[in-house]
Amino acid sequence: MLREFDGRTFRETFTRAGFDDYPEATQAVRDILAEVNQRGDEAVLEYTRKFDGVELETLLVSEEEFAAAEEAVDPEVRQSLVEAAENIRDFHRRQVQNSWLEHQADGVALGQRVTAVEKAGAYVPGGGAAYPSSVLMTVIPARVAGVEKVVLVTPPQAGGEINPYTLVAAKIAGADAVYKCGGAQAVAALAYGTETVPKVDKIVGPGNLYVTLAKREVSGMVGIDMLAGPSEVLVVADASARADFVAADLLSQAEHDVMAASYCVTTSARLALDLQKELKRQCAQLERCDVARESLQQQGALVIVDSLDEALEIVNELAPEHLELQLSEPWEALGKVKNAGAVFVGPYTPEPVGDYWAGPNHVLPTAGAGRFSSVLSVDDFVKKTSVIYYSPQALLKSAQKIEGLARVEGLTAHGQAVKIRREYLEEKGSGN
Ligand code: HSO
Ligand code: ZN
Repeated sequence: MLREFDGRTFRETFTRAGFDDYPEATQAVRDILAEVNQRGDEAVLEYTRKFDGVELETLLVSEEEFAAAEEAVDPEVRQSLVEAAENIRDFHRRQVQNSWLEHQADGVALGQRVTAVEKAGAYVPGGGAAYPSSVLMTVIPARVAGVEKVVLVTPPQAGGEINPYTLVAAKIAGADAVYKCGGAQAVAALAYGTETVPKVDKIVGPGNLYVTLAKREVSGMVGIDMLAGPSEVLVVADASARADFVAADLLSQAEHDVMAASYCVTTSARLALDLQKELKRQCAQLERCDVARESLQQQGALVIVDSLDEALEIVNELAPEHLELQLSEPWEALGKVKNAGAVFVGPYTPEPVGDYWAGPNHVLPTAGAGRFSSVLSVDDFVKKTSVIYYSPQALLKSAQKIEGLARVEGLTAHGQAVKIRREYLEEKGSGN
């Protein structure tokens, strides 16, 4: 089911689509942003009619709808969401950074204040899909960071309602409000604000191409977490790996989306052979078999390499969103991993453990962005502000050096701001 490569041909031919490859979608997104900026709710409601096929009276989910959702969900699954939320909260609490201020002996005090953004908006895919896990993953870190107002946007289902698990997850995570809108219009609503949807300081969360292009357009005016491409997994497997486990994991990524990419890089030709058979066998049993098959055939790859080192070189070049190490010595290999969104160590840590449960975030850098960016975290919801204090003595001590630096930059006013104080202090100090 997977196309097969050797290490060299894979590295030579491997490409991913970039965001500049979609000029028409980008133009459509720009039009939507402009309309929502000008006409607010009215435009969002119009686009919701057009793209989601739903006529809504209001974008805001009511308390009655939340109550109905509580009634509709399976209590056991609800309890699992509560436990997952606890795991996610525990993990993200460890990310919290304190402000600090250090008074030095020479009359200088330096510090860094860490403060949360005031308002954050999380985008969660909806419509035909439901991702209550993504509600937890986006809202909880914001709450842990201390964001005052955290809202959620998600597209409505065909009947105009939101999936009950999404709503229950929003309550468990502590979202302040949920709005029924999706696509670029939802990003626009969060970026500009409408009569109903508040303008936020930061927009996070995964979405389709239109959502991602819209985030790119508004970025700078408002903070964004990252530009998410299709989901990816790379499994590095040696002869110790079980083909049925590896196949199941590749399929769990492939069923997300026909554009999702599942790669296995292995040192074992035997495993490669068994894996192809297992993929065929297991795929046939899946509800989303057609999506998974197309994804594997179009985007997937099975790469047979000569050594584990070669496999890890491929990992670091690709910077996969998810990396699984199904190896006899996975911890040893971990030390050589430089670029990856999240690493799943050993045969009993399949990606869904991280997608749903363990605590680390499942919003991860895709499309090679793992070379320079990080998993969604509490850091995404805070800013750092420098604090600088100089006593008169401290300023006197360094004044002339600063004045000299200003002089070479040709910025005499900069120099003067220091000099005026130096001369004042020198005069005062000499007793005049
Ligand atoms: N694997 C997805 C996250 C997810 N999986 C949500 C299931 N639900 C992207 O990291
Ligand atoms: Zn997943």
